[in-house]
Amino acid sequence: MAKIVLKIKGMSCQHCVVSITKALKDLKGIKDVKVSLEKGSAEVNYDDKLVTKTQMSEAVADDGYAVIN
Ligand SMILES: [Cu+2]
Repeated sequence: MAKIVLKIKGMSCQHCVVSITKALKDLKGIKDVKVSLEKGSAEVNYDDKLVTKTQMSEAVADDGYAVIN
């Protein structure tokens, strides 16, 4: 199990938080997601054998936001 904090640009309200949480949780291998609107970040616990940071970034981008780290 691995943990990463993604910095996310473009979140403005609670809807964004829910949307990004869902986009990440829909990926295979994601165990837990905690998105913070105030910090502009998402803390993700995941299985690094099943999913990569690149896939997470793509899922966030597909949802209309950007991972900036
Ligand atoms: Cu929003």
